[in-house]
Amino acid sequence: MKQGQAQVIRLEEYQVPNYQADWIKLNVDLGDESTIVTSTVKYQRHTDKPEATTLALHGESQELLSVELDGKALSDADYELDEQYLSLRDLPQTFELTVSSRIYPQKNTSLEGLFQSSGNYCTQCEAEGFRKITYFLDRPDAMSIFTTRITADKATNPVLLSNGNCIEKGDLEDGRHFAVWHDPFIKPAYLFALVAGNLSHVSDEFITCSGRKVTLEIYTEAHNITRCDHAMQSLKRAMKWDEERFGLEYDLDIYMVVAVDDFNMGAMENKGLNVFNSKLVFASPDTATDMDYINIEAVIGHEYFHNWTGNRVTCRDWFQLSLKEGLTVFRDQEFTADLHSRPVKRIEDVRMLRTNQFSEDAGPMAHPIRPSSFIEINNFYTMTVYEKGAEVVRLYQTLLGREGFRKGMDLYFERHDGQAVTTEDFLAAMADANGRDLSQMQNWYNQAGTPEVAVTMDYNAAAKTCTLNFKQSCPPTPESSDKKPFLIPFAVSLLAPSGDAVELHPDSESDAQGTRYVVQLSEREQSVRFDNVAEKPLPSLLGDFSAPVKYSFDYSVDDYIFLMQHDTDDFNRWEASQRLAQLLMLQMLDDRAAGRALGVAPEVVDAYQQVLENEALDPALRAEALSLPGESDLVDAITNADPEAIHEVREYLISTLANGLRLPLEACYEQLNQAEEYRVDAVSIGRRSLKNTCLSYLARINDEGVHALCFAQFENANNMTDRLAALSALANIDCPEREQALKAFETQWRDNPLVMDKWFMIQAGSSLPDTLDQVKLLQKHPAFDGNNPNKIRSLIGRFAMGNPVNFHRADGEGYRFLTDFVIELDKRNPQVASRMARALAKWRQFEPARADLMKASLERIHQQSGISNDMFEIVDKSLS
Ligand code: B3K
Ligand code: ZN
Repeated sequence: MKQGQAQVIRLEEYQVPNYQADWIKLNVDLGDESTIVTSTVKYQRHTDKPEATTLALHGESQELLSVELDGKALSDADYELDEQYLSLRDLPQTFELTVSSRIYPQKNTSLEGLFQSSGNYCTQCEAEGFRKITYFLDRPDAMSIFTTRITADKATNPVLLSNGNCIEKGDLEDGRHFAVWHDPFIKPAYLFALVAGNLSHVSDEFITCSGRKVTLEIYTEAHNITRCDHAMQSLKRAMKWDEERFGLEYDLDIYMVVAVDDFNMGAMENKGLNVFNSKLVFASPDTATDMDYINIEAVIGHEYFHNWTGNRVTCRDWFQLSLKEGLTVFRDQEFTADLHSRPVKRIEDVRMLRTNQFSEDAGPMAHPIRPSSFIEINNFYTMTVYEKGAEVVRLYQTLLGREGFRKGMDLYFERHDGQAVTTEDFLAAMADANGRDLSQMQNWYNQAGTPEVAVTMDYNAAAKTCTLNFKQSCPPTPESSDKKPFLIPFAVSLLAPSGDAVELHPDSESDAQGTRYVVQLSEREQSVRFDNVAEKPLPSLLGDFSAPVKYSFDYSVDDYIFLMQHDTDDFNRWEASQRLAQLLMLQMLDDRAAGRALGVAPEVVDAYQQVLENEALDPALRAEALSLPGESDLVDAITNADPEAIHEVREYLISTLANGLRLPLEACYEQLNQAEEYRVDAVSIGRRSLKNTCLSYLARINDEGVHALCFAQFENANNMTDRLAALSALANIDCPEREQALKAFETQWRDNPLVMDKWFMIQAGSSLPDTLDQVKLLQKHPAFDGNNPNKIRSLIGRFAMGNPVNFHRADGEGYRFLTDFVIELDKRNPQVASRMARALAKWRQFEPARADLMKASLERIHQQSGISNDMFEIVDKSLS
């Protein structure tokens, strides 16, 4: 049905709308089977369109009941109606339009627009869901004042919420009641929200920096009400942090968060009324891991920070999505870094960026952080727009310093509060506030692909100079093959043979620069000479990951070991451990292909032992260094990838380290495995992280002692982090304890959907050979729900995207399974289905037999009649 009409939307075709909507009064009458929505909107001709007399309003999946213009009923002949628009003509300068329509939230499985979760009503309007609620200008540059009247049965829907402040409520006949909400801030329709149902809430308050009291409320189904405290405390921390770090104060008198079980994404920043996936709200030590606690705080922060970066200043069009998302991710990253361990946060973010975004940037869906065309905008809520977007925002801070960055932010809000703007406006605010020409930054917005910097070093012993030469390039991507050079702040240090960092005297500066210097690369080729370098140094490159690029330098195994021990940059010490492991695994892949025996040199084992035993190093950082690059990172690093070979060499390296370091691993484990009260602070989290890293190594030894050790931790843990770490370790081992632990976990948690997600995920991620059969069986488990996105992601998503060795089975069964699944799911929930289908997109990276099978799967989806636009775009781009 849809692919015939799949329409490409282009940035260059942007036009302001003919009319603007000054205000909208919505009347939502929630009924048992259907809902009647009536909207009255005051339209006014746009000042840029003096000749305009027509207006096309977005609207989908609604039954139109009536249209009135300035109080006069219109007949069918007065307007045009198709599957996407209600179009009017011969319109005056200003007018009021009232449109009434019927919708069916109870049947809405797409979870976009108005839908139900556990019998409660809620909405998801970003990006284009409002058009499933009423006929309106559903585009981010159409900003209006919203007043919303909700009517519903009082017994089943005692709670009625929308954006802003509740200005009226009361009882009606027949057991119904109503509430009227008014939001005094203009906003685009994507920030509209409505919630109605039987919900409990907790409340608290926050006093802002100017002394205003803000009421804070979190709504959930009654049985989860005791698990909201961490989210509430996180919200207060976020409000305080934004005042302190960016001078940004909350603006309404109330801030509400609603947790729902069925949600396509993590959360949504609707003005004053956030809707959250319940997995990002509920936490208690027995049900949530350390990672859950940190994520909840980060996402609560992220949605709160959107109030300024997204809501007060919003996007002109959806091509500008990274304007709000990249910036808000950057802000939430800084929030977490300020509250916990900055280097650990940086490592985790970079790990995620490299594993997921670099590969997106190298594949068929590669797009710039500001794309120039799309078919379905929901497909562009990507790692590129979010995570690379955040790195690009970070570049400004690296180039301008924290103070300069803050000046740019202040100017951005001063200029654009209440407006819908573009990434150029953001760039201009940064440049103007600092009196800098940053025009080359534009290339980061227009060009896809991960830039590569080839670095070489010349040391002149006689002159005591050390010259670093940089050559940047960027591989071709779908939008262009001829790339302009990027502005790349590239941090360098030089380490003397003693291990000390050298004081840097770059030729471009008159003064010494300390031991870290950020070279500003702007040309294709560039060099910097450092004077007074007494002995040949080893460079430490791209410290703190100063730009989202790849770099090459001819480091040897010994160089990496040296950097692991001496680098003064926490990030780069970790980086050396990762690059070393990657180098070894790539060599092993060659050895394996050539029929040579695999081996690991003793000095490598020693190097990782030193990390493990380095008491001076934060345990969290030791754990990060010991966590080697994943199988998918290796897929991305080579061509003709064979997932079985990759799995084998990675397991070989880990088990060689485990066997070689068994005693120190056990000692470290014992030392950290103390019975103590569960606390969620950086120190406690770091200790658990190192302990569980040790456990996962020991589990590779695979003898009865180790099985018993894992099982003991599983049984005795007083928190979910430790229990789950033990269960994950057992999940990869075919031993009786595995079944025992899985059974016990299931028995304990069968009624808690969020915890059961973990149980599904662990089994779907197992490297044991019968995993696909297990996944198929688990689909029939009573706790599985094929319409719930969390369940789908835990079981099917984890299998397809987090279990390379099993998903890429040589017989193609993994691909067949996913393909069948997404074809069915696409009929109910295109957004989630097309996400899952992305697991097939990288087919070109695999060896020919698998590549053919993956391609055939994509073709099978492509040939289905009636696939969604979401699915069509992913599959079509993957094949072309
Ligand atoms: N802005 C939402 C994401 C909406 C996704 C729509 N497909 C959450 C966030 O990024 O904060
Ligand atoms: Zn966001």
